[in-house]
Amino acid sequence: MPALVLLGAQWGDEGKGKATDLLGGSVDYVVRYQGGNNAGHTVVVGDQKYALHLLPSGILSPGCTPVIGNGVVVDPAVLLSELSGLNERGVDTSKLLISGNAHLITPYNVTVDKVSERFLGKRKIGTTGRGIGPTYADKINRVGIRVQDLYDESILTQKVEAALEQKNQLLAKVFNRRAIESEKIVEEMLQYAEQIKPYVADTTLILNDAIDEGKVVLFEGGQGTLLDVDHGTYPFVTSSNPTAGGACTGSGVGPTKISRVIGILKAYTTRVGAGPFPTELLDEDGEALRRIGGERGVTTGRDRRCGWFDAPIARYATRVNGLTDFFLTKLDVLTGWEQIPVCVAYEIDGKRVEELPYNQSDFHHAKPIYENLPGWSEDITKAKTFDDLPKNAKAYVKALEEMSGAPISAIGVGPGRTETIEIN
Ligand code: 2SA
Ligand code: GDP
Ligand code: MG
Repeated sequence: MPALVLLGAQWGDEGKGKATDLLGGSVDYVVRYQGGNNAGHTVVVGDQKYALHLLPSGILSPGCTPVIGNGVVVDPAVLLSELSGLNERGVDTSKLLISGNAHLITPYNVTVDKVSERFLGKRKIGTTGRGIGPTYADKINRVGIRVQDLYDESILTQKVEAALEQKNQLLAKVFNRRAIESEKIVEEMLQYAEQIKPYVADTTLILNDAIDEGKVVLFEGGQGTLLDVDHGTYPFVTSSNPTAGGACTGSGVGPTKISRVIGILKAYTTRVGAGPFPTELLDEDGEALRRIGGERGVTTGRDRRCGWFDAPIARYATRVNGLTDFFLTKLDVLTGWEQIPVCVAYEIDGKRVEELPYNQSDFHHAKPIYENLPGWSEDITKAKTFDDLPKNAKAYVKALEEMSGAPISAIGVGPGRTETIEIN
């Protein structure tokens, strides 16, 4: 298997960090291909818990080379502090590779993110405030700053000046804010340059050579399918492509090299930030899912919105990502409910709709049509095989598999590495 992709099938926080870490021991490279330090990937190893934001989860597997691909946006200050945090805990980070083509999140991108969210008021997206959207906007507007620009002061200065020209006018005229001085930005960026230099590489060449030599590359998605700027619930999305195609554009590895695409699927649904969410529960069940599932943003600490499983979303993820299989996570969180409702279709304007509506307004007022599946009360966190699960838990998994359009190849029954059932 030359390359595989692991990505979120819903709105993120499905447990991608744990799944990546699980596979980290058997792959040679783990590559982040989009997003930045908006991500919050949790990995639990023994009694140690790690929250990774920018670094690939493979950094915790000693045999694995972690790579930040060209599609990622890198905040250099966050990068250095995340690296030193891991070093202090005894994690070797020396193998990290960063694409010279990755774009840098500058302090002004963070300012624009925060200011524009404030400006949007009630219509805000609910971003993580890490400068992600404005940095991708600069990239597309061709006024972005790339990692490689750190090593040519004159180019860096010209680019920062170009990027600030428009922004300063906008900040002054629209937001009534003081202009940002380009010299200060250049000075700050140059401070990071030498510390980052040892990691900067032609990652596209390295990854393609590695695949040609028979090495295995795992692409780790951030956020999730419905937060994709093209395939998600636009405008309530992140500004990159977490879906499978993003792995190619965000790394420079072609689609013919990818043989497996795994969707990480939570046994219920969560989302953080604004936007439509048909199965959202604003009652005590929602509160219980949040409490039992520990549903709190790993980056911002915000409470996550919680709801029942939504099968049209899972089917959509199968379709737009070409999923080969699913890892179903957090099944243990559902222990104790007598009945577990599962959304099998929507009612939109009096009509039954089986698939995710492509019209965004329809999705905003889609009402879930539920089927109640019988619950279980036995503790499942010690289950090691599918047959260790109680009858109703097995039936729940099988029902989800049938509705979701791809086989379930692993089941999470707890946050730890070993709390996983593999199905062959
Ligand atoms: P942004 O900051 O521009 O990417 O925000 C745009 C939308 O994308 C959502 N988003 C996320 N959703 C789930 N998890 C994410 N990572 C953190 C976590 C989130 C946190 O693991 O918990 O700590 O709040 C993530 N990152 C971005 C975001 O909520 C907006 O809806
Ligand atoms: P990611 O962004 O997709 O990596 O997910 P997050 O780390 O943001 O959120 C997932 C949370 O669920 C983390 O706290 C994980 O430790 C935890 N987790 C992952 N898989 C399981 C599971 O199967 N059961 C339980 N109870 N927790 C899990
Ligand atoms: Mg997360």
